[in-house]
This record gives sequence, C-alpha cells and structure tokens, in this order.
Amino acid sequence: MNNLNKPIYVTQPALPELEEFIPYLEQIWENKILTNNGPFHQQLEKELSDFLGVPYISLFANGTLALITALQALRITGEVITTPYSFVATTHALWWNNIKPVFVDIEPEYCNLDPEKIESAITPKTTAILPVHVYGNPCNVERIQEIADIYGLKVIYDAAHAFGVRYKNVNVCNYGDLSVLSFHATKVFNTMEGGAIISHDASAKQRVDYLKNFGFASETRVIAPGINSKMNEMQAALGLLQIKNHESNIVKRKKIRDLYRNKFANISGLSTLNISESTEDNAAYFPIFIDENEYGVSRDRLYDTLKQHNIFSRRYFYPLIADFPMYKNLSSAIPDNIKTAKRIAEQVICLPIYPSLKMNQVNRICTVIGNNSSSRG
Ligand code: T4K
Repeated sequence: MNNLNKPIYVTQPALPELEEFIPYLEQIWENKILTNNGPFHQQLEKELSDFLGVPYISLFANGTLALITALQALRITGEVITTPYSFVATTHALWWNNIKPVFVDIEPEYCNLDPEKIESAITPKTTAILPVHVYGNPCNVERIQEIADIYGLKVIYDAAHAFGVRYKNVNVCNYGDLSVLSFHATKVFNTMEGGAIISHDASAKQRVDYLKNFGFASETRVIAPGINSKMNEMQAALGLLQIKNHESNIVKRKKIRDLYRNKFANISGLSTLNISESTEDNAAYFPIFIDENEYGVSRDRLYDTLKQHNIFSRRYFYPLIADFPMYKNLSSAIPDNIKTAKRIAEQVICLPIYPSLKMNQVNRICTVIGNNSSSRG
C-alpha cells in the first residue's frame, strides 16, 4: 500500500532486525535461564546504568509495577502530592498502596506539577511528592527538592517519558529519591513491556530488588511482603539490542519534531511544547495545543478529522486522572483546584512521532492540520 494512504498511529515501536534477536533467543534456549536475574538481565542492568549515567538500576516487568514497588520501597503512606495530568498508572500506583492522592495543578509551559502550588497542599499526613516529567520535559527538580527537604518528604519521579533525558548535563533520573522508567512498546526505549527503578545507593537498590522478588533476601528468608515484578530474559535481551539503536532513533524523532515545528510556526491558535532550559530531550511525544477560538475548529473536531484521514493521534492526557470515577470525589479533584490541567487536557493532541515515520507522512499530517485552521492562507 502506498504510504500516503496507510493508517498512521500515534506511535510504532522501534525494533531491531529480527535476525539480530535470534542468537539471543538461541542462548536462552541453550542455557534454560528464562527469568530471576538471569545473565541478560544482569547485563542489561549494567549496560543501562552506564548508558544512562545513573548509579543503580533495577529492571521491572513494566513501569506500573515499578511505581507500585518504589512507593513500597520508601514505605510511603498517608497522602502523596501528585499531578492529575498524566497516564492513569501514576495515580493507580498510589491507590494500590492504599495512599491518598492529593492533586496539585500543573504549570502551563511544560505541563508539569507546579512547584509553587505544592506547599499549600501539604498536610501532616503528607509523606511524599510524586511528580511526572511529562512528555520527557524535566520538572522543576531543584524547587521540588527544596520543598521536600523543608517538609521532610520523599520524592519519587515518574520518569516514564524521560528515558535518556539529560538536565544540566546529568540524566534527569539522578534527581529525587527514586525515579521510575517505562519500557512499554509505546515508549522511546522499549522491551515490549518493561520498566525500571533508578536508585542512588546500593541499599536502596537492594531493597527494591528484594521487593520485586516476593521479598526474598535469600533462599529461606523473606524480609517483606514483596511482589513478582521481575523482567524476564527475553525482554532483557531485547533491551540490549535496543540500546544500540537508541541514539539514531532519537535523531530520527528530532527530525520529525523539527519538521512539525516548522510547519506549525504560523498557524494561529496552535501552539507546540517548548523544551525546558538546560535540557537534552528525547522527542518522546509531539503534543500540540488547540485554542479553538483562534484556530477556528475545536480540538475534538480536529482529532476526528485526523481520524477520517487515517491518522490516529491521541489526547494524552484527556480525560484528566482527577476525572476518573475512582478519583473524582477527592477534594483535590475539584476543577477549581486544577484549572490549568483542565484547560490543557481540553486542548491537547499528541501527534504521531516515531523513528520509522516518513517525512511524506509527516507532511500529510501537517496538511490536514493546516487545512483545518481558519488562519490558513
Ligand atoms: N506513567 C506514565 C507517565 C506513563 O505514560 C505510563 C504509560 C506509565 C506510568 C505506566 O508504564 P507501563 O506500565 O505502561 O510500562 C499507552 C501505553 O499503554 C502506556 O504504556 C503509556 N504510558 C501511555 C501514555 O500510552 P494507550 O492506551 O494509548 O496505548 P495503545 O495500546 O492504544 O497504543 C497507542 C498506539 O501505539 C496504538 O494505536 C498503536 C501503537 N502500538 C501500541 C502497542 C501497544 C503499536 O504499534 N504496537 C504496540 O505494541 O496507552
């Protein structure tokens, strides 16, 4: 099929050549170690910590279990301050730990938790802050740490979007007490499903590793009610191959991002996301924000028109987490408390961006978006 008519999805996973994967599979079949900290798992932990420039990494079956385990590892209880503008897994991880989420609004420039609104949400029950580096843009990590230090709170970053992102020349996962990555199929680095916790000292990693393996500290000693959230050998083997292609994949993503930015520079009512200062980003997502009055067409109308053209974008993150039935009755979920998040959730569309997306496909997407705008011509 001519790629001008082919459906285009918001993302498509990058994969190595199949032939490259076969020798890894042969090795797994040969040595019969399928999981439980096998050789590929150990190798991937080592290679990823070198590649990312982070001290300790613990691999997981997925990012959600890593988030749940990170909260367990730091014994977080009571109330946790978090953002309503994320994928549901961020808040679900609190729910699974019987922790009350307290939503704080986001700032409009990068869509991250607004540090200036955190303090007024702190109560005697608050034990931690769970911010998200949304679309890979680093949160205001310095200000968040300052507040955490004053109030004696832990900080766990949901860094699901931030694989490889550097802030002030260090990997952004070096901030906070723990950071959590996702290696889901839809992420910039995937192991089909997968995730990780980044920790800063050997004892924190040790605890995380016990918890992800039922709490086993030795063959006969269980030190905590842990869970099974281990990454298996096939996932780890794929991860080893993915590291090799990662940098060239990011270059391809950035070319697409630049083309979009160029094409959208003069469309009124359509804005794009800035990259925060001192950041080496990963072009994980390409969100656009539609101001209906200026653009002339509503966000949802544009979303549907794109669909009619076989272009399947996503409204990450609409609806807000605070609007889902299990959270909407929390007092922090009221619209007045999260005004900026409400507005942005009504305006956002994430456009397709992935390494194998062709420039003529990007042009096709831009043409639909340009033709819909009332400001064209
Ligand atoms: N925290 C944050 C901030 C997150 O964004 C996420 C995950 C998590 C935590 C949790 O991490 P994990 O437990 O997932 O590791 C997707 C992903 O399922 C989810 O992982 C991701 N965030 C979220 C932002 O997006 P959906 O419902 O949009 O996925 P889906 O299956 O509709 O995929 C979107 C498009 O991607 C499809 O239309 C086609 C394409 N696709 C997808 C898959 C799964 C493929 O081409 N191949 C595939 O295998 O949630």
